[in-house]
Amino acid sequence: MKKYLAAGAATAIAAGALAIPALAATKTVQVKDNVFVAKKITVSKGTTVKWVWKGKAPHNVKVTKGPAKFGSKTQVKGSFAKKLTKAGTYTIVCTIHAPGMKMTVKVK
Ligand SMILES: [Cu+2]
Repeated sequence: MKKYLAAGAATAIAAGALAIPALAATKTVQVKDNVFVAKKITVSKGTTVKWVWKGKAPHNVKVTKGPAKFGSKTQVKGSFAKKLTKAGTYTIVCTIHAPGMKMTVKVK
């Protein structure tokens, strides 16, 4: 009986440890010259999408169509993160290099 309790506790701890990264999910997108990598991503509701600047030219991130509107400033390096809490498809561009520099984020 004692053995079973110990095994059960270990399982509960393991499940708890796994639940933490799932709640704090982050997906990274690279902002390059002049393309988003990846161009299409699908994430679960509540995921934070983090755009990380990797190129030499200035770029920005702006939602042109989608269930929520947001955008970053124009920058050369650094990052911009947004937690996406509304399901749907977001069309995102860099306003300087649109329409070529475009991506979609599907939140389900
Ligand atoms: Cu750009």
